[in-house]
Amino acid sequence: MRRIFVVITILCASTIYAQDSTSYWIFKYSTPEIVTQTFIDKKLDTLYSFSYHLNPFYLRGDFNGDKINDIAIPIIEKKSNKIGIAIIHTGTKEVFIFGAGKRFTYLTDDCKYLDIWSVDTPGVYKSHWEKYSVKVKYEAINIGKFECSGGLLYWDGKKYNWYHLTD
Ligand SMILES: [Ca+2]
Repeated sequence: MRRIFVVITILCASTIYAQDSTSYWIFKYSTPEIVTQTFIDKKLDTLYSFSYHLNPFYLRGDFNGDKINDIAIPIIEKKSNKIGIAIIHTGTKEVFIFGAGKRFTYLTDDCKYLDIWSVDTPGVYKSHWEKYSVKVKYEAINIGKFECSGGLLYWDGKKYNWYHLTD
């Protein structure tokens, strides 16, 4: 009986390890090639690694309005383990880093608190947390902490801005 228990325990442990390992490789190979290559080309792979903790683990949308889909993906600054987001304009290969050691308005230098995100459509946004409305011209990233706060990260034609939506 004890031998059966030991065998089952080993099998379960192996399965858990295999799932974790398999998940890692599935995420790694599911990361768009242009993201991985851009990070390598710009030597950003020496500073950051990708994080796969958000669901979905990356977002695709035309964030800068050039009719080419861009990618947003969570990252970890290697030296500090701080979480952030990278947005890659795939048409120009520009990379924008928020968090991961760099504070950006609501987004602190460590965005480990963020747990929800999605792509929002262009339009006029007005929240009761802001005194003004904002016209978002392109697809934007809605990001925040569940049941806490969040907002829109959007491109205004020249740079990224933040618009607070919930608190
Ligand atoms: Ca684009």
